Amino acid sequence: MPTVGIVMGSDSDMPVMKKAAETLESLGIDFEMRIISAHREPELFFSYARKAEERGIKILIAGAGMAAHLPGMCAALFPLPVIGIPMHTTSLGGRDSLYSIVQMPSGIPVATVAINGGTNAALLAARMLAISDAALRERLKEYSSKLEAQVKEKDDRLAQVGYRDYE
Ligand code: RP5
Repeated sequence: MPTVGIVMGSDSDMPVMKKAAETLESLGIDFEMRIISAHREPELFFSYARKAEERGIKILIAGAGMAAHLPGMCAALFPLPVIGIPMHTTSLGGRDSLYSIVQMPSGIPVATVAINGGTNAALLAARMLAISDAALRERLKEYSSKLEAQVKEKDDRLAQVGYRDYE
């Protein structure tokens, strides 16, 4: 039974949404992934978003580009957290998607990550689930420790070539 639903408006969103899927997978979180367009398949979209809660989905991650109404409409129909990912676009550089998703009118929230922020969307979902899952919380701490170690390693390389004067 998936805990997180990843939904995107088009297969052109897949490279970004794949990062969310890979991150959830690495943290051991069950998820499903769907391509459902709110404007091209309105009936299917309504049915998916309305049934998600009773199917056991706890969080929806929704990615969309241009007039990006998919995350907002998910939040209108699904009563639990929705995380929106604005897609980069060639015409307006993703500002169109970002403003469409982040500027939800009061009452229906969408937690919006950066343009193309697939990884952070998954990490935010994981942090929400970790409120009531101590084991997941430990895995998230390990994830952060690995990031810290990676930066240290890069800084150490600068020291090796004599560019670091301060420890
Ligand atoms: C949105 O329109 C999708 O989320 C996608 O980012 C954008 C363009 O879709 P395609 O024309 O590539 O299918 O529905």
